Amino acid sequence: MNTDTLNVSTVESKPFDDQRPGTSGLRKSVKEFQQPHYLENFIQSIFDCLATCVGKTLVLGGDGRYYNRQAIQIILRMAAANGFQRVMVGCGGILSTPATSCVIRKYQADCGIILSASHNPGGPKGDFGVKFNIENGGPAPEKVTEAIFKRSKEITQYKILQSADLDIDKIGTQPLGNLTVEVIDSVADHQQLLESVFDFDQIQALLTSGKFRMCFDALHAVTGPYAHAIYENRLGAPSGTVRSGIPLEDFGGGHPDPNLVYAHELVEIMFAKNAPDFGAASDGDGDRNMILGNNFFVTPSDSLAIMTANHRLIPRYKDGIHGVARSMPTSKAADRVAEKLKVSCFETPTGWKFFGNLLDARLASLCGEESFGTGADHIREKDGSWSVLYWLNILAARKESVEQIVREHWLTFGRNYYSRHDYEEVESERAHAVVDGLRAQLSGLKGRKFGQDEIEFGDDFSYTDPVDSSISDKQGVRINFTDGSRIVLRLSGTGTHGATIRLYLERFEPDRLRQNRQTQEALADLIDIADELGQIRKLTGRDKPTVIT
Ligand code: G16
Repeated sequence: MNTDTLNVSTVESKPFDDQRPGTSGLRKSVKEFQQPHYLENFIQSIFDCLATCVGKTLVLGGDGRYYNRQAIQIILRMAAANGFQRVMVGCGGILSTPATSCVIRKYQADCGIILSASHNPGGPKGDFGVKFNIENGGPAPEKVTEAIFKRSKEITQYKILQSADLDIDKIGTQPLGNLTVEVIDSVADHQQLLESVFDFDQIQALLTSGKFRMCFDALHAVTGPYAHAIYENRLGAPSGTVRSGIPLEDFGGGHPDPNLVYAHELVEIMFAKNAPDFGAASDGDGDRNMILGNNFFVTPSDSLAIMTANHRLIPRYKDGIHGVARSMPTSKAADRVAEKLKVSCFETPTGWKFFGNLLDARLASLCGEESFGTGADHIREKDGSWSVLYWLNILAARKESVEQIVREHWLTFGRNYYSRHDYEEVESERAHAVVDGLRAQLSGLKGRKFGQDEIEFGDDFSYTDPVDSSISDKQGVRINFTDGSRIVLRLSGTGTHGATIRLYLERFEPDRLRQNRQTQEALADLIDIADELGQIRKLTGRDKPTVIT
């Protein structure tokens, strides 16, 4: 069919001035996305930033939240009108973020669009989001997202095919104008890739031994179908191992964020008498994870360090890893492991997009972030299912409990007490006043003493990418102490209401006799220093954080 004969409309539109992607795509309330032309403008801005759409393949899916299905139909029609050759769309519109990355790489697609606001709540009053991934399967780097933002401020029209909705619930191929729409199984490709990374036989033996119990909470978000297929159907865990496994448009009214606060039902199960041996949860779009043992919580920073230390137990890494990378606010626990293994450890700004170059250049194999994200070089996104399987593989190989493995790690490498304090929905001016106040003090911090603690240096983190030399500055205030402890403060790039201040606290404890304290107690002095320097309570008008993880 010639494009001229298609029923393509060119719709006049006016630019919106707030379409700058944040840490992970464009995130706004559903209401904002539902404004006439809002979604369409942003999608056309993405398409306009590609050299051409003609003949290209796009992967499309989302986490199943409210507005997912409508947005998919709009994007399919726009892809057809803009000349794409093929769109691979997850069945029912479901495709987790890691599965999208996997499909882009496996089928050498040109790019991907993931509809998700990740861990933010969903439903008509919740949030929606659009993430754009490039051909390596990873999130678009800053130069691309900035180009999209620039285009969104100039755009005056978009193209859309006039046609009926497509059936996206049936696997198979159907035409839409000149476009071929291929509805694919949401799980199969990702599962196949994960089978090539881990020892599924060993994990299966553990899960079917009758001596090991696991509980996985999908929080009614996207990982339900993946968890049912992989843990129960393929690996033989008893039915009922997966909780809240049906994706719902509003996540059942919950907050699909796998942390101690929002995954509280799982936490109650794992901290009860006779708790299961292993507990895990994932977020809205399946890239985050939380790992728990029987009455035991593993911090994401420790999780990365322990994965790094145990990599030879995983078939894909049995011959070694290239290196490890962590985001700046993530604790330095992984650095100590990397030093011992004599591999590089990279410190990047917050945002998975910064790991892409390191993975592509084979400088790093494993990556992790304090925000409950770990992943590796099998794809270019963090991966909740991969993280759960990595832990299961370690547990199956070592035949020890989660707690034993973590405590043994601390004895060997020292313990990095770690916590994040979030002040959510703070008025933007107040939040910036905290950051600006700290920035103004940075040059005079070296050598200042607070009791036993002496500041080694304070700076505003700037990152020079070792592969393409691009510079990202103002990535967060770091205050390092001479004993390796740290205070870090930055503003979140994923919130949709006001500003969220994130305060990260880390104290290194090499003394084996002092590794069993309560985290907040071990960090109490640093919490006080942070407030003294940042005047957080006074400037925000809050007497305590909204969430402590
Ligand atoms: C995103 C990014 C992560 C980042 C996290 C928190 O995760 O992919 O790299 O660590 O947001 O970012 P912020 O501290 O700016 O809110 P997700 O799971 O939301 O895509």
